[in-house]
Amino acid sequence: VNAAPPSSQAAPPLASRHFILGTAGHIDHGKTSLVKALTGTDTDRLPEEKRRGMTIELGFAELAIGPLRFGVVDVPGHEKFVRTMVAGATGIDVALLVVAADDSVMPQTIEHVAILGLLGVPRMVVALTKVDMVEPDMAELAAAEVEDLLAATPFAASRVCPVSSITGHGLDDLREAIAAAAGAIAAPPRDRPFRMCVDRVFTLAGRGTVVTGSVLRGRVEAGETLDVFPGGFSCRVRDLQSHGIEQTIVAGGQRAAINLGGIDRDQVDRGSELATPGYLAPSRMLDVSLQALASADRPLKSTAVVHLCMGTTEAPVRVVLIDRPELAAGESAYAQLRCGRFLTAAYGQRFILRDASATRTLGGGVVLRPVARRRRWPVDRELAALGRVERGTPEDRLEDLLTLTGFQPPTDLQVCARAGIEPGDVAAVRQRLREADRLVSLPGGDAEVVPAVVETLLGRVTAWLATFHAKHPDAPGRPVEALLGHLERAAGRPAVRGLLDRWVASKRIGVLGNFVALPQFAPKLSAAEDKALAAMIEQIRAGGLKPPGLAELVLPAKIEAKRLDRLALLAVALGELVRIDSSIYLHADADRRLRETVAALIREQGPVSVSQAREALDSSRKFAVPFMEYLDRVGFTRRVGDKRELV
Ligand SMILES: Nc1nc2c(ncn2[C@@H]2O[C@H](COP(=O)(O)OP(=O)(O)OP(=O)(O)O)[C@@H](O)[C@H]2O)c(=O)[nH]1
Ligand SMILES: [Mg+2]
Repeated sequence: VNAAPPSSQAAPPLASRHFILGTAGHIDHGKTSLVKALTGTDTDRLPEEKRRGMTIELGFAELAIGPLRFGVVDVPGHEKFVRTMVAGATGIDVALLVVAADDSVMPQTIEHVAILGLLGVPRMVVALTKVDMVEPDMAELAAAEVEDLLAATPFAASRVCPVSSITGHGLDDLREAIAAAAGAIAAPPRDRPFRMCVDRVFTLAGRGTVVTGSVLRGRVEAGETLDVFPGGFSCRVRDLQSHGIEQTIVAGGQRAAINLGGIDRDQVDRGSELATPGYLAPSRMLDVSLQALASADRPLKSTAVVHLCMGTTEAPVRVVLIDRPELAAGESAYAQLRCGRFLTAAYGQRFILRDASATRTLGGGVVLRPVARRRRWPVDRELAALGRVERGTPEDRLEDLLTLTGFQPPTDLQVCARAGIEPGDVAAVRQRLREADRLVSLPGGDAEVVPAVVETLLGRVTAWLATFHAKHPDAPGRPVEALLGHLERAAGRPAVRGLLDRWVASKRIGVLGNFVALPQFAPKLSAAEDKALAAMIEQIRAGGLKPPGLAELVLPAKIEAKRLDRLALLAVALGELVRIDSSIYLHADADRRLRETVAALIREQGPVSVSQAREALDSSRKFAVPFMEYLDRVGFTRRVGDKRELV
């Protein structure tokens, strides 16, 4: 009966179920007392906190309930410290809303619940404290008021547990409710990349800089290197602790104290972030979905400056609404947040907006594009794209990201940050895009792009040509080399020839000799110029290897010298003539004869001098020197001393 081998499906090690539990609630309602009653830790450590009998800074404790481990974050309830509360609420898995039975629902009860909702905290448990101080019906009334408050929020199903931190009444019930809430949620990812928002920094004599925070996701090991933002410095993890106990590894859902090497105390502060190198990228602009609180007393105007609380950081940002001048209470819309300094965010990250003086909570939202750009698409396209990023599949999100990154494809870590796809899943999502032709390979290599990126590039090329044609209606187009240079800067060298060939084959771009043009474009000439062009080609053809110069042509009408030069270049583009130098043009047939003769001569005799070539060509010195220089220039021959050999 007991012969079964150890199962690989055994429950994960008990210690691996880690969550962050965060308090919330109005001042003096008993948050800190409850944390102490549950954990034995008094989190009000500062002398000022002791003197004033209130919490000012975030406090931390550890709570074990059966196999579950909770890092507890105790926040201040005072309305002046809502920003600290938001920093503490970052990364919490279960909210512990504390409401005093004698006081019932109060302003910061309401504000904290709104903030927890905007932050997308998955679960809440309500502790109705101080029940030892009131009659049972008072407690019931308060419980009913809390339920009313929560009814219209994501926390409507939260359990309300009457407790007393003084007598210990109801604490077991509360523990059980907390465990049940945590059991219902997915623990945060424990695979790399690692990310932590710093909520405290201190220096220890002999050990250097220590930062603490709630690990948002991933894991980190002692000895590893991490990026520090803002600034993007590199630092080394010297050693790690969680709740005062040395660890070799800390991961999502745990509190961590990290001793950092290679960094000064003043390079890191509350609001800094630590992350696996290559994961987060700083940006001054974020594309977001915004939600205004229903209780907001005035609309949020587009371009207004407000106060952003995100992670443990705070910054003034300008809100640019995409499709409306203002956002009324209770409404939601897409917007771009613009900041004077660099922010670091990840896809799906929640944030809070407060008014410019940071005294009222206006709303919050979700980051859709952590690295946004200033120039947006037309409103309809932008809204549709943001809608897919917010509500679509991982394929939709990756496609949007690849549309923005164009020819510079992101790494899997960057995809994780910017599209919310775990690094291990990126290859499969890419494959599904490929199968649906939403990702195509570029010619000349294994680079892949979404088709829209190539279309955008082609659109730019066509606009560039159209502008040129409008300005120079008689020119054959732009030199192929100029276009290739253009394409190389955008799409990289291996792809350029293939792209151009594709466009020419599909008649999106036309080619005229060495020039590119719009396919329907033809140089416009007057009737006189048309005749002159034909006469020029004919007379130069007839001249063979002793062609008349442009000035010697006999033309049906008088044409200005400058116009004549342009006509000659057009004939070159048409492939009729080749240009030897500024005054000598050769017909294509004569050019062929020139090359054949010189090649045959060199093959027979070895390197030839100009006069040997002149004799063979039956030409004059006037032509022989320019001819040979022309052949050198086009790479047909090469000069050695005063002779030429074939290349
Ligand atoms: N009788 C009784 N008193 C309590 C209970 N819980 C807290 N108190 C008292 O209420 C007062 C405020 O408690 P705190 O735990 O500091 O309240 P807080 O919510 O942490 O306050 P802030 O952190 O400033 O928002 C203290 O004097 C506590 O002794 C309780 O369950 N019963
Ligand atoms: Mg407190």
